[in-house]
Order: sequence, then C-alpha cells, then structure tokens
Amino acid sequence: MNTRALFAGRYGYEPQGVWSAPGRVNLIGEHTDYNQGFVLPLAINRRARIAASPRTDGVLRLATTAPGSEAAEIKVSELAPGRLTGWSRYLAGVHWAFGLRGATVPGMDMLLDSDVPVGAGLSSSAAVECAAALAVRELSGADLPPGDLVLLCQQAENEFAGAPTGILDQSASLLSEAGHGLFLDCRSRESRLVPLDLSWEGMTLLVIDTKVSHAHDSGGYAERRDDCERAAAALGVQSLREVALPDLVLAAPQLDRTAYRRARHVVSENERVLTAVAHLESGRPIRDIGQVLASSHESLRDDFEVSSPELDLAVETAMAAGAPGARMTGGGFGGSAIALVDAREAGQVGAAIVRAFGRAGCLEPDIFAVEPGAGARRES
Ligand code: GAF
Repeated sequence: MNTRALFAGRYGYEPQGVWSAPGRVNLIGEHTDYNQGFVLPLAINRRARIAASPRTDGVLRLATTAPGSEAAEIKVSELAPGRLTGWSRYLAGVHWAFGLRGATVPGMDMLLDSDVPVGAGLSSSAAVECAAALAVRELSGADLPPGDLVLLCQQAENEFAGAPTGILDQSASLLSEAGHGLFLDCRSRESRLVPLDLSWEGMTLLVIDTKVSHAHDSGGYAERRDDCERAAAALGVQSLREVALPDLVLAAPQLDRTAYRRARHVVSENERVLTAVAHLESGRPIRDIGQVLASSHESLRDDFEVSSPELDLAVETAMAAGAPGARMTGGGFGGSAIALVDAREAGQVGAAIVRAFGRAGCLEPDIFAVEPGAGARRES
C-alpha cells in the first residue's frame, strides 16, 4: 500500500503531501566528517517516506508502519530534548529545530513508512529527519535552502536524539542525485556530484547487513570523536583536516599511541577520498578504486578500531571471492559492509559470505544490491 493510503487508513483523511528521503552508503571517507575532512557517500534506493498534514491545534501526532513501534503525541510547544524516546525523536527533533530558527511550526499528523533497515549503518535516522525536514519546511512555509536543512537535521540528531554525529548522513540524503556519488568537503561544506554509473560498467555494489545492530548515541562513537579532538589539540590544529601524513609521522612523539593511530586513520582516509574522487572523475574504471576501499577498511579496523568480527569476515570473504574492493561503511561497531563486485559475480560473492557467516556461527547476513539513488524530494 502506498504512503498516502497508509496515512488515510490511519488518520481517516488524505494527507496534504508525501515527502521522501534516502538512506546512504558511504563509498569512502569514514569518521572524517567531524574532523572537517572529505567524504564520498551515495544515496541508496531505500527511502523513508512521510505523509503529513497540518493541524490547527498545535498537536503533533506521529505514527509509523514499523512493527512494534508505538505512536507518539505531543504539543509542538512542549517539544524539548529528552521529551521523547525511540524512533519519534528523529521526526519531532526536526520540528523542534525549525522552531529554534524562528519558524512557526503547526501541529501535524505524520505517518512514517521506511524501507531503510534500522541499525544497519545505512542512515535510517537521517532519512527520517530529511524527509521530515522537507515536509515541515513546506507545511510551515519556512524558507531554508538544502544546505541549511543539512545543519538543521544534524542538530535534531545531535541535540534532540542525542547522537553526536557529523554532517555526512544528512548531506548524502538531502544533496545526492541518482547515478552519482556526492563528494563533500565537510569544512567548507562545498559539494559536487561524481559520476557513478555502476550498471553501465557491469559492476554491482552489495550491502552486507551483518544484523549486528549499531548505535551512535552511546559509547564508542563519542570516544572516537574525543580521541580525534585530543590528537588535534596535541598537534596545535583546529581539526585533523589541517594535518598532512608526513607531518603527522614527524609529530608522533607529541601524541599518545591511541591518539596517533586515530589521527593516522583520519589523515590517510582524507587522502584516500581524494584518490577515489580523482579516479572516478578521470573516467577510469570504477573497479580500480577497489584497493582504496580495501585500504580504508584496514585503517578502520587497525587504527580506528571501529570494525567488528562480522564486518571483517564480510570484507575478507568478499575479497577472497573476487570482489575488487570491500569495506565497512558508516560509523561501525556493527552495521553493514559494502562490496564492489562484478555484476556477474554478485550472486557467488553473496553466497560465499552467507556460507562463511554460517561456518563462523554468526547471524545470517542480509545481502542486497544498491543503486546510487535520488536525494530527498516531494513524492506527491
Ligand atoms: C555515522 C555518523 F552519523 C556520520 O556523521 C559519520 O561520522 C559516520 O558515522 C562515520 O563516517 O554514520
């Protein structure tokens, strides 16, 4: 059933509109966004859809089709961090962030219907925020360009939902276009689209969802941010973006071992993003970025220490089965890996991963192909 009909079934009338926004995979550039560095994500063809209509009584009613998730209801005037828990924080946080910018946000009925897997490291929460941002912008008449919406959604995620993330996910969801990756400089916030016509080149991008759920509002993610800030402070720079690899090596004695390794990941990852972008923009075969993807994974595993046994197994097995490149994607500590594979070998690579997970006693992974999809938009 489409989202419009689902809304009508829930609320008993037709919604004023339906807006949608995609999840993402990050092709390369991991844990660089909050270090003011470079990223190259792509929107995927899995989306959060939100049907909405304004109400005149200032009440926000939020419902979702996700099994086992309860509806929420709150007055817009009472929105504040900590007032809601669970999935509805991502939606309500956007209303709250519009309010902070002086917008007159009406009450609304909203229904969320998403096929972005939750906890898989594919930015299901950013997809919700970005679809909600388009809906609230239109229904409140607020005049904010997409670049400002990125920061608004990030603020909802950081301050309302309590996850100290960067701008990678919201940028990918709001600014991407089909058939392209999005090269983003997180310091200047300038971005450009990079051609990524996988099927034309006979390539497939597989997502391997390890089913080991990740969350960034607790533990490791915030610790990694602290490590990076400590490294930058010891090096006397505002962010690790300002550091070149040879200078970092020379400055090693100024850093504790953990800070040094975290910094080495970030600095080398920025270089890998630039290498991948130059490669894709020069029209060379996509498969040739495989080695850069593999190096990114090694760096995340060994220096940044955000991989997991399941992610390592997925990457190692994909490469051994013939994938030119594979890596974990997103923040890590569980979630998904990606594998760039020859389209004709996608089935065989996927089967090898399922077998390897079975032998290792891991949960059966969910493996599916993704296409570079469209960014956030009004659907109807
Ligand atoms: C998560 C965060 F939300 C992003 O901001 C980014 O830091 C990513 O982890 C790691 O690259 O997806």
